[in-house]
Amino acid sequence: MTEKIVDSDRNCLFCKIASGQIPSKLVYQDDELYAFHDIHPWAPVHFLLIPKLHIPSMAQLTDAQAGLMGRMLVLAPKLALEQGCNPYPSGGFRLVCNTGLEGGQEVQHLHIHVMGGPRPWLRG
Ligand code: DGP
Repeated sequence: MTEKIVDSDRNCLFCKIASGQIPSKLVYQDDELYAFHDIHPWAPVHFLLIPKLHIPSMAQLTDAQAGLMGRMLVLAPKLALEQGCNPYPSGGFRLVCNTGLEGGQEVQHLHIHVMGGPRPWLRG
């Protein structure tokens, strides 16, 4: 597992998805960010938002990535609404960012789960 922030890791599943080497159901992409549907959805709407930059997890973030993370947090609600989550306050969605082994992170490339849609699906 790569612990550093590098442009891309050739062994990383999500780097391969973001570069198109492995197919995915695209939600959004631009120069810095990529969003795609989760292969094992927990909710009627469930997609993953990732930076194209290979950042292993939230734990490796530095101040240099503050703008990038800000972009992700501003983009997530826009995409959630476009993907069919109902608007706040009667609707809504959940953002989850599993970090590290004990945080339940299985893929070592920073990703935000965006989940929503009609209940029941909410855990915890
Ligand atoms: P996490 O446990 O937070 O690391 O979540 C990883 C998520 O990635 C998990 O919900 C399933 C999803 N996932 C794993 N492999 C693939 C894949 O090849 N394609 C897609 N679309 N999603 C994947």
